[in-house]
Formats: sequence, C-alpha cells, structure tokens
Amino acid sequence: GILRGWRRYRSVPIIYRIGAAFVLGSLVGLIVGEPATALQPIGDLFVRLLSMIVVPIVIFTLLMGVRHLTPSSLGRVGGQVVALYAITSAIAVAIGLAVANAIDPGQGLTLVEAEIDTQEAPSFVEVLLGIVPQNPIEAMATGDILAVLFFVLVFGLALAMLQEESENARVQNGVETFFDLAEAGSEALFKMVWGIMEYGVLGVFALMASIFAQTGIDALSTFALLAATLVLGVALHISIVYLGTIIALLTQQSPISFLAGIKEAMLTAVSIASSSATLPISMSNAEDNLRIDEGIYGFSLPLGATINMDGTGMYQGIVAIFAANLVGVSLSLTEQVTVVTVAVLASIGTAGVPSAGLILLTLVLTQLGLPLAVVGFIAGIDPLLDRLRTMTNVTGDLAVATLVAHWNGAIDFDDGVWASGESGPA
Ligand code: DAS
Repeated sequence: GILRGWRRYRSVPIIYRIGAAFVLGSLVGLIVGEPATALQPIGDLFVRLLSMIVVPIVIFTLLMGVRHLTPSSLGRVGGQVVALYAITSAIAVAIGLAVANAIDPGQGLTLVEAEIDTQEAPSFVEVLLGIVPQNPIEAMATGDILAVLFFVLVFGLALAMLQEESENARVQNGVETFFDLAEAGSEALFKMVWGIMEYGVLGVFALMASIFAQTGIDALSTFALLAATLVLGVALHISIVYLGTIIALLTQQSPISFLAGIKEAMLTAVSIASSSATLPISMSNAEDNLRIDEGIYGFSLPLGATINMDGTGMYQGIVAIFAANLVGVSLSLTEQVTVVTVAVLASIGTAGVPSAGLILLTLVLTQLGLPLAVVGFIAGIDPLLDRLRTMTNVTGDLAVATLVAHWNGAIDFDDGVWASGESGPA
C-alpha cells in the first residue's frame, strides 16, 4: 500500500527525485501558467531552510577540515600538496569566471526581482581588509562568509597547533572536544541538509513551476547555457592545467598515459558524484597504474577529496556570474576576486559528497548578497553538473599526486601506464 510506495519513493536517490521535480515543476509551470505562481511560497521555504544552515555549516565543516592541517603533519610533501591544491583551485575559479564572463549565462532573463542594495562595490583594499572580522560573532550574524571563514581557519589552525604543543592535559582534552564537537556538528548539519533536500523535492517543484509560469520556455535555454559554460570551463581546466601544464610540462610524461591510468577513477566520479566515495578507486589507480608511492597518495588523495575541489570552485565562479545576471547586476572585478577567495576557502571545509557544491553555493551567494533562490533554480540540474564537477575534482587530485610524487622521486615512470604508453594493465 502507501507504505510500500513511500519506501520505493525513498529508495530513489534524493538528487534524482529533485531532478524529476525540476522537470515536472517546469512542465506544470509551462502548462498551467500564471496560477502556478501561487506555489512560490513553497519554494521560498526551501530557500530559507538552505540559508538557515549556511553559517553553521561553514563553522563546523571548516573546523573539522583544518584538524589535519597541522604544520608538522604537513612537512615538505604536505606543503607542496596544499600549495598545489590552493593554486589549481584558484586557477579553476578564475577559469570559471573568465568563461562565464565570456558566455554570460543568465543574461537577459530576470528570474528573481531581488532587492540588491546598489551600494557602490567596495574597493579591492576594503575587500582584503574586510576578510578580517572586527567581531567574528557579528560576521556570523550578518552572514559575512569570508570573515567567518578567515576566523574559523585561523582559530582551527591554532587549535591544531595546540594539539601538538600543549603539555597541559586539560587543554589537550579541550582541543579534542572542540574538534569532536566540530565533527558531530558537521555530521548533524549534513543530516539536516539531507532533510532539507527531502523537502527540496517539493521546493524545487514549486520554484520551477513558478519560474516557468513567469518566464516561459526561454528559461530552458538559460539552464542549457549554464551547463555549457561549466562544460567549457572543465574542458579548459583539465586540458590546460592538468594535462598540458602538470603532466606534459612539469612531469614530462604523456597526458594520454595519465588519462589511461585514471580512467576508472574518472568514470566512478562521474557515476557517483562523490570524491570521497571514489577514493578507493583513485588510490588503486594511483598505486597500480600511475605507480605512485603510497606515502604520497595515502596523504594527498584523502586530503584532496576534502579540500581540493577544482570543479566545485569553478562552478561557484560560474554561478556567481549567472546569479548576478538573473538579478540584472554585474559583478565588479573586486567582487569576482571575492568569489575566488570565498570559493577556494569554503571548498576546504566542504566534504567530497554529492551536491556539496550546491551547499557551498549558498555561502558564495550569501557573501555576494545575491538571491539564494538561484540555488533552488539550479538544484534540479545539479545531478548532471555535479558529475562534471566531481570528475574534475578527482582528476585534479590525481594530477597533483603525480607531480608531487615526481618532485620527491616517489613515482616509477618506467612502469604501469607510463611504460611504452600502454593503456594500463588489463
Ligand atoms: N560532489 C562533490 C564531490 O564529491 C562535488 C560537488 O558537489 O561540487 O567532489
């Protein structure tokens, strides 16, 4: 009866149900027209629920993320890995912004009338200074994400250093407690996220019905343009940064061999949209095909699955431009640099799980004062875009592992896929 139906409904992965709600809502909006806009409040509730968790999720996930970034555990190899992760992530966001500025997705379609306070954009110096909060609690209260990120990052690093240096048992326990609380808090928040996403099926349905009732069919082309922008950005990043620069130029190896060596990891990432769940495959590809020492990939890949999300960061840049276009504002260069900073910093705390990028988006849009309703709009096509982001994230982790292994003489280029360019052991 109904219970069996409900169980079957719940057995379908949430992200597919949201995708179905996207399609159904769009159709209802197109068919019913104007009356469908009455569903708007149901969609607005979804957006409010998402924005409710933005600041807490930043605090807990970032605090948990920095637990393993203690200076000594980093060492030389760790320093190289973290530096490369930061550089490739920043380049990815920049490529995302460049491609989005060129294609301009969302241009000419005002999906939301958001009251954007048209205060003149802050100068670059003000943005840099603004990263340091005068009062971290106020930054949390006002949703100043960049300032919250900065404070939590510094505070977390201080805790991590205390964990190593302090002789005082009480302090040690306290630090442990802080990190354990962060872990529990982060888990609880992600549990809330999934609860919100459950409601999101209804929320996305309502949002899409209301949008298509207002804009009609041309909203479709807007979403297609958003997807095309991400595809182009990802293609550029993978070919220029990973294959061209890291593999061909810096390790002097064949990019084709590299791709042959990581094809299972890439395919897994595309199919499950989770870097963390792809880890076992990434690690076996690193070991068996790329012939990287376990000492390198054993540290860099798990770290990368959490803090190195080039595809996700790029996506933040693209959607920031998309959202700005939807409300008819253009982002100044300073604001675009802010996007890069927030996207790179915030992706440190974001776990490599499905739809992580969607949650991260709420931080970036909050920081820019752009409407969170955009998250509701694109939640429906997120299943597709997430796969592209995750594949990029995983490819980036493996490219960095290869380069760092090369720099530390911890890879055998005469073996595995590198030997005579064969396409990896059968
Ligand atoms: N699915 C995330 C990951 O596993 C990427 C994202 O959601 O952006 O890397």
